[in-house]
Amino acid sequence: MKQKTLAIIKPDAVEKSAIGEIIRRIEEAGFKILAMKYTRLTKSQAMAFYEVHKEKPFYNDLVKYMTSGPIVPIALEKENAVEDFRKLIGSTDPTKAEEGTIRKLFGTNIERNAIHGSDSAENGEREVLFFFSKSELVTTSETF
Ligand code: 3AN
Repeated sequence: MKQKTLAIIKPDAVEKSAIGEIIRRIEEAGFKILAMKYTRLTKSQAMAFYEVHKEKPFYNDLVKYMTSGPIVPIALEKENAVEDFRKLIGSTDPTKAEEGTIRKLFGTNIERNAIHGSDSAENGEREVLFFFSKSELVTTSETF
């Protein structure tokens, strides 16, 4: 079954001019890009996006970091997208991530870890709609 998942190229990867390299790897892995933008999060948007982590000790720093510079949210679609994308990006901590994964290649530490990927099919749907409207997500064969 086709699934949607949300990628976010985070401020550290944008800062090191790795957007193109990361998108190339995503495309090569067979993901279809449904929508994409270069943008910045406000504090309240970042707080809302990471609300599931609001009780965690790293929440405030995470919000601060995710609002520190531009990001590139990308709505992706593929068979088994959520799990396959998590494999492509690797473990949350880049120092523990598998060789060849995006976080291993471009991440610095558990906070500055280059990229986000949704952790379930349900969150994939929800997170894609956080950044993009339904009309932005229709594929080319459908009409607006
Ligand atoms: P993932 O992004 O791999 O699903 P989550 O959902 O556990 O990881 O955490 C969300 C984000 O919070 C991570 N991408 C990372 O940037 C940050 N984070 C997670 N754990 C820590 C931690 N122990 N210290 C600092 N930041 C963290």
